[in-house]
Amino acid sequence: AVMAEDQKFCLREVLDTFKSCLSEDKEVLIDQYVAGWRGLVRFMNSLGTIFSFISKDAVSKIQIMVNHRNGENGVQYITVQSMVKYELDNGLVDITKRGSYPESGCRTLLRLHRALRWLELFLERLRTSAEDSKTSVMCSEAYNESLAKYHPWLIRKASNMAFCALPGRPTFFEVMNVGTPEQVVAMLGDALPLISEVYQVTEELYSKHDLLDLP
Ligand code: 1PX
Repeated sequence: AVMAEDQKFCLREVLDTFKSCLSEDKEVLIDQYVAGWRGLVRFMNSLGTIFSFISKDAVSKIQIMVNHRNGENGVQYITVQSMVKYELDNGLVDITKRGSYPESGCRTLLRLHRALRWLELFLERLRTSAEDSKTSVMCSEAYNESLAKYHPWLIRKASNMAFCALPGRPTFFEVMNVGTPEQVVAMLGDALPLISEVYQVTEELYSKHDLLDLP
């Protein structure tokens, strides 16, 4: 029984990956960050094909980061801090308009970073929600407060339509495969402060280098 349990998808493990993102000196480890997103995308795919347009974009951004890690200068991409330094020192980032570096690590990770804020808001809503709360409403509120600001009308429209296809809270909690609703709530309470810290550390770094609006 324990074995079968292990093979099933479990959101706790995914969120644990984000816990392991911060090194001792509070640097954000890119391999772990990317692994966290990979797990989330897997979870989202299990919710239905209507989310494909979202997972396609997420997968392509994950792939760009993996390519940087596997490239000639992979060691420069161990942490977000070293990546920012390396790309800025070598002029590898389009700062004001899109140009020679559409796949810079800095602009690509910024997209995932903005999505992490959505995740934080959504999980916090799930954690504090009542039994009869609608996941679609929680999801779109979290989206409208975060990612939506950076998306054109058509993407906003498509996203909000996709959110309507989310299962209700009881089913959603079941798919997470963490245990009883109480256990889900407890797990979210454990995971959120760390996700939030990863977000804050990245936000401060990007803000310090004036990278929050990269095209
Ligand atoms: C317990 C909850 C777990 C839920 C896990 C869900 C994982 C979601 C992963 C979403 C990653 C989205 C990355 C989006 C990056 C982005 O903003 N890309 C846009 C800009 O990129 P560009 O290169 O052009 O500057 C791009 O235009 C995006 C296109 C696709 C639409 C993105 C909509 C994002 C909605 C996020 C909410 C997902 C809801 C899933 C429901 C569970």
